[in-house]
Amino acid sequence: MEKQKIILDCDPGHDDAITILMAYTHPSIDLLGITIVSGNQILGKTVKNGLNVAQYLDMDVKIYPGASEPLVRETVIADNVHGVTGMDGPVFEKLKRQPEKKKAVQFIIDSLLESSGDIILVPTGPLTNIALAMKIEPAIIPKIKEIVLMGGAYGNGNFTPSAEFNIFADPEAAHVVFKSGASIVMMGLDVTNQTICTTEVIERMESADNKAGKLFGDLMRFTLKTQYEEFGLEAGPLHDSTTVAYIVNKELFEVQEMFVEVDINRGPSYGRTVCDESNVLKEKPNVKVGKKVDTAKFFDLVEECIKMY
Ligand SMILES: [Ca+2]
Repeated sequence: MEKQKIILDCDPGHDDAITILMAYTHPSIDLLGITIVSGNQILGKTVKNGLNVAQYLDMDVKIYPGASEPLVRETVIADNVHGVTGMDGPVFEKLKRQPEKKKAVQFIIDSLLESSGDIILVPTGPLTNIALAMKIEPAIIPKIKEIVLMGGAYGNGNFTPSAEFNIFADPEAAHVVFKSGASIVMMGLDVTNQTICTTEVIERMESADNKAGKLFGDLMRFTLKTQYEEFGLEAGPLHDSTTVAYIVNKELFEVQEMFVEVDINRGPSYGRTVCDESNVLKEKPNVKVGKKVDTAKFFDLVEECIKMY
């Protein structure tokens, strides 16, 4: 099987951690490296979380630290959902692994320039690293096979009524990426909210009875608690993992091509992904927007990945 090369750009993060777990082990994916950005928590914490996951699951993958602040706006974090560490729940042994000295943005630029145009970028946090890479070296843009990202919504947001967290945390970076001309697949809340991880799902993953299953349980039991406390929900979605699921099997998803712009005005819609679902502007679509996922098959895929550990 030809493996699809990807760079996972994330801000771990509970659902980021599960996405790392899936991307590393799935036989159809070649995880070239993990780049980290500030987002769910400050950069020092998101890097540590990424290293902890890699160490715990004994992964042979390099982790590159990236941007510590958004391009323009003041920093916002999602500690309301992800806790003080950014990945509360699991307890890890003392961290021995170190991040790479090379920075995330440089790794992204070098990997793309050296490639034959066969790498998919998978951002599951704010788009700061990707926007910086595009601004420093625009020659990477035609080298990007596709960007499959988690972020945005054509319906309601989850951090403001208009905006989803990843986009709201760096709207200007998202604006750069969405305007870049790169081929984009957007897994927004409209589709990611369909990946509801109930207690039943958690028990199913834990029954794999291995380290990955235990990690899944420790992560998602915490998420279950914060989703209830913050949003009154009985279960939490696995937002970020839809990206890797899409790359593994597009047939699980229904997408629609739309013209999408990110609002960077500092009003109530700051950070909104304005999606022209009805094509009223008659603009050329620039994004494939996720609309539906086959939830049962999605969790089958998650389980398949967990059982590989
Ligand atoms: Ca994330």
